[in-house]
Amino acid sequence: MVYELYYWPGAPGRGEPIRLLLEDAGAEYVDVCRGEGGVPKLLAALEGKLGGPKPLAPPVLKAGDLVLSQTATIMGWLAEQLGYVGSDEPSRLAARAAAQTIVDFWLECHDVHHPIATALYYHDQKPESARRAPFFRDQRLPKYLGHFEQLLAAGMPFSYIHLWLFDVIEGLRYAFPRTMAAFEPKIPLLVANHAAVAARPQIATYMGSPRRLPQSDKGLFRHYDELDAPA
Ligand SMILES: N[C@@H](CCC(=O)N[C@@H](CS)C(=O)NCC(=O)O)C(=O)O
Repeated sequence: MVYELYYWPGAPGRGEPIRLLLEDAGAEYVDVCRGEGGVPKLLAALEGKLGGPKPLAPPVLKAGDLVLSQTATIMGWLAEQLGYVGSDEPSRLAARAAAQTIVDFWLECHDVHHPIATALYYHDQKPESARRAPFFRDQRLPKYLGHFEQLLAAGMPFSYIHLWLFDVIEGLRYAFPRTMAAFEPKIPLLVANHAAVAARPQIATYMGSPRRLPQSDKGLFRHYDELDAPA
């Protein structure tokens, strides 16, 4: 099986946990939209040209005849295929709930820099972003990261969620370096999980390879210095 990933080529974004899972498993995949002619291929996928139900938004994964969208659905399915989630129902459902919680948090990370409309540029909504950012930093980020820390503290068995949480910490360290530097002592298990995932041989190779896209101001996690905690 050669998996095909369709995702915007400008940043790791919502495609990244899928790449991490495929890379860690040593699965064969094509990051279809990278390079020349990539965006038209993504738009064709969004028009339903791959077959199956028409996706609302990327990422999209094609696996043989199966066309999947929604990151949590893609990750849950891939994890079952590649052995990254327990086979018992409670483990699968607990992982699914965690996945959906990460997707909720993603949206809040996005809405810090796009509080009014996705269709507007950041610079068209800067006052609203500046108003939202302290609530994100002081209330929402601690709430979500505290919840994920709690899941690890409760002994959640290793799964695709651990790879995904690695990416959450990566993204937040890029977007909110000062906030994270101050908050990380409160989330030792998430920090340890980040280090443990980074040290996995396939992940270490991937992170140092050109397959890993750099973070950028086109992504879900963006660094606008004025939105981070005051220096
Ligand atoms: N819940 C979806 C969200 C997908 C999503 O928002 N994708 C972004 C790219 S990162 C997009 O292009 N959205 C277009 C839109 O919302 O109109 C998922 O997790 O896959």
